[in-house]
Amino acid sequence: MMGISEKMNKPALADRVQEIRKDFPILHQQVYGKPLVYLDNAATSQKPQCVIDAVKRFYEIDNANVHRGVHALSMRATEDYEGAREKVRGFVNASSTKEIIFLRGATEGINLVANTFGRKVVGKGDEVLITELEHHANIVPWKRLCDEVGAQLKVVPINEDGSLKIEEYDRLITSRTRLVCVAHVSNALGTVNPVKDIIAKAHARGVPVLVDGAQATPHEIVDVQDLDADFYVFSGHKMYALAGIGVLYGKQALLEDMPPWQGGGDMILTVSFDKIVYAGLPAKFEAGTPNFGGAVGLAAAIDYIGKLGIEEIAAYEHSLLHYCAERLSAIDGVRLIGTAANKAGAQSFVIDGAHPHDIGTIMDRQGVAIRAGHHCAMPVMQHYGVPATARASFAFYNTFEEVDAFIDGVLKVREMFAQ
Ligand code: 7TS
Repeated sequence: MMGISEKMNKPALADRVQEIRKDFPILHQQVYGKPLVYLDNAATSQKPQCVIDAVKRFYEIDNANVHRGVHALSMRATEDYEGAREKVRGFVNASSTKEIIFLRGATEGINLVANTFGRKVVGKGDEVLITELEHHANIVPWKRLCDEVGAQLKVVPINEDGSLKIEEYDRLITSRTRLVCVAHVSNALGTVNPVKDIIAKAHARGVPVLVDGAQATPHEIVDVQDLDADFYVFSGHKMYALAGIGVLYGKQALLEDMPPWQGGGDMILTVSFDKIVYAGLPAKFEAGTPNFGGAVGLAAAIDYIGKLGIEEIAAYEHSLLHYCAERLSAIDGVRLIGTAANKAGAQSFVIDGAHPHDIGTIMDRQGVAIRAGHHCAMPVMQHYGVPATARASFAFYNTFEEVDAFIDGVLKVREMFAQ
């Protein structure tokens, strides 16, 4: 019974999980008369009270538009917003706040790079290299760009366990490759990709790399300098902050060379009808009123994660994920999708004879929130020959008992569909 040993061999954070759960008001409710078991963290995470309070405080005390006013509130709001930028810089270990662009989220970050850097460096006959396990956010902008300029989208395939075929990557990166775009962690499979190696190999050929870190920042230490990533994007709402705030990290030299994307207020130095002089970094890429309240919440979330310790978070979540996979794989008729050695956050699965949407609905009636669908990763579904999967995804506030409740739900589905 490895599951039991896993449970007994709990990492340090396990002893504090009931205390930690008190920080998340939303977790303490019942749905359909059952205690809520929230296992849809890869879609969006829940928010600790300190994040909710930081945003509330901002709107109660400091709210004003940033970079504009000479009045006290505007100056305080600007300090809060730029303080959040410094907090994010430290979180990913960027060398300068000029490299931190606040946007809506990972999706907007990738679209920005595709529409600026992409348009600059990718031309007819060139190639953009992505992987088979990408979220649509890291496929669609590149496919559109390639179609528009007459370039080719190349795809690194995956093995049956959901890891990348690295030998294929070595083969597919050529003298025509202008950009490599890869997820740090797959949302559908949970695979943690060897992004540092991928980047080193691309750089050996002079090819820059964009890393989609949407599923990595809640679970992994991210050090953009250590990775040597050229671009790194992530979303606040998946890491305990609010929706509508996210980050594009870019190396300063690259960002400086890129044209702006959206035009408007705050991204210019001077405007006349004859000539526009753009602002420097990071303002050049932040046209219009930014989500300053969201940035304040993101800074609070980073502080919160820092207090728990990302290594402790990773170790605890890993034990939950391992326990979940082990119990799931012991159930007859359950097929695990995504069994790579290095995983974080999520476990997808299918059950013989049961559509994932039915699994999701039956689980919901047990109070267990999981996601069922294609997870915005249709090529992954195509690879495994399934229309959709059910997916349990974890955060540090989940417990082993919640995994047990989830497994009870799976057993119930099995019972219903076996008849
Ligand atoms: N990249 C990855 C790897 C993701 O998992 C997601 C969202 C995105 C990009 C897009 O992030 P956004 O914040 O800009 O929307 N993934 C999921 C998911 O797995 N379930 O719902 C959204």
